Amino acid sequence: MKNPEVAQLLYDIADMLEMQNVSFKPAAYRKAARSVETLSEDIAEVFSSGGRKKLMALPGIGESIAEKIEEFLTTGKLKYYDDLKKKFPQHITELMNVPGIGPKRIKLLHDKLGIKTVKQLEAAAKAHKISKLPGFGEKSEGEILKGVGIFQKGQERMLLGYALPIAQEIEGRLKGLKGVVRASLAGSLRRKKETIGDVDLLVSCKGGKAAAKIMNFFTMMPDVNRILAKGETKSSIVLKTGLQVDLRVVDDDSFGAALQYFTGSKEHNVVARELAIRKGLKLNEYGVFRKSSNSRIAGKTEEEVYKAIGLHCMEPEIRENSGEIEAAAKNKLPNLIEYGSIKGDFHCHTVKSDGGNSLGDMVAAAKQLGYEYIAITDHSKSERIAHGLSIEDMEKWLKEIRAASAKIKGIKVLAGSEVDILPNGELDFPDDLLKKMDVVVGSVHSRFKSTKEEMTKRILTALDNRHLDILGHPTGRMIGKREPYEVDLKRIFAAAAEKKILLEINAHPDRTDLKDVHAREAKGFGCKFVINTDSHSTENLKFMDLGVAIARRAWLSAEDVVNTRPLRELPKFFRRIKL
Ligand code: DGT
Ligand code: CA
Ligand code: CA
Ligand code: ZN
Repeated sequence: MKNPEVAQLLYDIADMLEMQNVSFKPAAYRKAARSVETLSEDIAEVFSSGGRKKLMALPGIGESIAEKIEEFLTTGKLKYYDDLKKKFPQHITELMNVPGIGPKRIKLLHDKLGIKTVKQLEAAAKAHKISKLPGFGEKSEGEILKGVGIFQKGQERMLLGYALPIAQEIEGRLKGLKGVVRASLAGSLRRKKETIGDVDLLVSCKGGKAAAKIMNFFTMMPDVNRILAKGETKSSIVLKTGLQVDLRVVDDDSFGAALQYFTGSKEHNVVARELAIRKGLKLNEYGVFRKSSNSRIAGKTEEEVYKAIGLHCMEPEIRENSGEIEAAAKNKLPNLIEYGSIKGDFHCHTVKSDGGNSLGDMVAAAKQLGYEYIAITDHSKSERIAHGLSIEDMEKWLKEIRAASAKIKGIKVLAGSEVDILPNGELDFPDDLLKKMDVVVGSVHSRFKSTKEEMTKRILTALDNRHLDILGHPTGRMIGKREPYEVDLKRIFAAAAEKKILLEINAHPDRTDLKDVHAREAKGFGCKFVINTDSHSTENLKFMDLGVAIARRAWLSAEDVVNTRPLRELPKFFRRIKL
C-alpha cells in the first residue's frame, strides 16, 4: 500500500512551497494529499488499472499532481520534490514533523538562528534563543519544546496499529517455512500495547539445522534494511520501515515457556518467577523446573507452565502485573471481550464531510464485515476544516441516509452526527435537529489548551444534554502529535455512568482514546462503552480489532461494550433508536 508514502510526499511538497511563500499551490497539494490518505484502494492499483486519467478522477487531483504521482509510482522518485528539497537544509522534512511549528516558522528559525535539525531546535529553545525572536515568545518556546518531546517519543516507539500488520505478515511467512513447528508474536505486540518498542517473534523447530535455515531466511528477507545480530537462537533486524524485529528460535519442547517469557511484561514475569520460587520451583524461558532435582515439569505450552506454578493461564493483553496474577491464582480472571464479537460501528464519516468514501461504500464495507448496523456520523457545522454540515444540509443528509437505509437489505443504517462540543459545553446543533438523529456522538475538537477546570465543566455540560448518546474520543489525544487535553476524568466517568452516556473507545491507531487504564478506571465507575473506528474510509473500518484490544487490556467483557449487542437490543441503550 503506497498511499501513506504518496500522501506524505504531497504534504511535504505543500510545506516546502509554503516556506517559499508560494500562494494557492500548498492548499492544492494538501487537498490532494488528504484525498490519497483517505483513499480505500491502493493508489498503485488505481494507477495500474487506468493510468493518469484514473488518478485525475480522484477528488482534488488535477493533471499536474497526477503526473507527479505517476512519476513517483513508476520510478520511485520525484524530480520536482528532489529539486524543491535541494533548496532547503537537509533535515528540513524532519523539522516539519515536529508538532506545533509550521513551515513559516521553520523557515524563520532557519534564517535567523540557522536551525536545521530537531536537536538544534531543542538546544535553541532550551537556551531561550527562540523567545527573543520577533513573533515568538516564552509561550511558543515552551510549546516548541513540548513538540520536540512528542516528536522524540513518537520516533522511539511505533503505533500498534501500524506495526501489527507488518509483524503478522512476517509471522505468516515464518509459519509457512519448512522446519518451523510453531510460530507466534511475543512481547508488547502480543500484549497489544498501544505503542511498541520492537517486534518480538518466536518460532520453534526440531533440530539445529532447521534453526540455521530459519535465521538465514529471516535475515535475507527483501524488506530488511540492516542486520543488527545474527545467531543460532536469536537474530535482530531493522526493516526498511525502521521497525526492529527480534526473532528467537527454540526447541519445540520449550515453546510454551519461551512464549510465556518473551511475551512479558517484564513486571509480570518478575512476579511469576517469585511465585515459582516460593513453590520450590524455577521458572525461566526453557521451562518450569524442580529446584531440588532440576527436572523439568512443564514447558511445552503456556497453559502447563502457568498451571505448574499454580495459575490459570491469562490472556496476553492483561499481563502487566496489574492484578492479573492475583486473579489467576483465585480463578477470578475476567471473561474478556472476544475479537470478532463486534456487531456494528457507531462513528464513521463519508464524503459528505471529511471522509473518503460514499455512504453506499461505507455501508457495503460494513456489511462485508458481517455487521448488523452502522451509524453514519458526519461532522457538525463548526468543524469547518472537516467540512461540517450546516443545519439545513444536515437535515437533508439525515433524510438521504434514511431513504438509502430503507432500500438497503441486511444491515441497519443509523442516521447520526459527530457533533462538536462547543467551548461553552453546548452541542453544535439545536435540540430539534438532534432529536431527529438515532445516534449523537459528542466530541471536543477545539480549544485543547483550556484549563482542567474549564475543560471538565465543558464536557460535564455536554453530558447534561439529554440528546447526547456517546462521548467521542474522551481525552482528545493523537499519539505522538497531540497530548491529551487536561480534564478531570473521574468526574466525567461519574457523570457518564449516572446519565447513562456511553464512553467511546476510539480504535483509530493514532488515538486509541479512551486508553486501556482509563477505560478500566471508567468501568469501575459503572460506565458502559462503545468501540468505534471513527472511519474516514472503508479501509479504516478494519481498525475495530485494535479497539477490542484496548478493551481487553482494560479488562472489559462483552457486557461492558454495547456494540457486541445485536441490533434488537440497541433501543435499551439509545434513547432514539427505533426498529
Ligand atoms: P517494548 O518492545 O519496549 O514495547 O516492550 P516488550 O515488552 O516487548 O519488551 P522487550 O522487547 O524488551 O522484551 C520482550 C519480552 O521479553 C518482555 O516483555 C519480557 C521479556 N524480557 C526481556 N527482558 C527481560 C528481563 O530482563 N527480565 C524478564 N523477566 N523478562 C524480560
Ligand atoms: Ca518488544
Ligand atoms: Ca525485543
Ligand atoms: Zn469522527
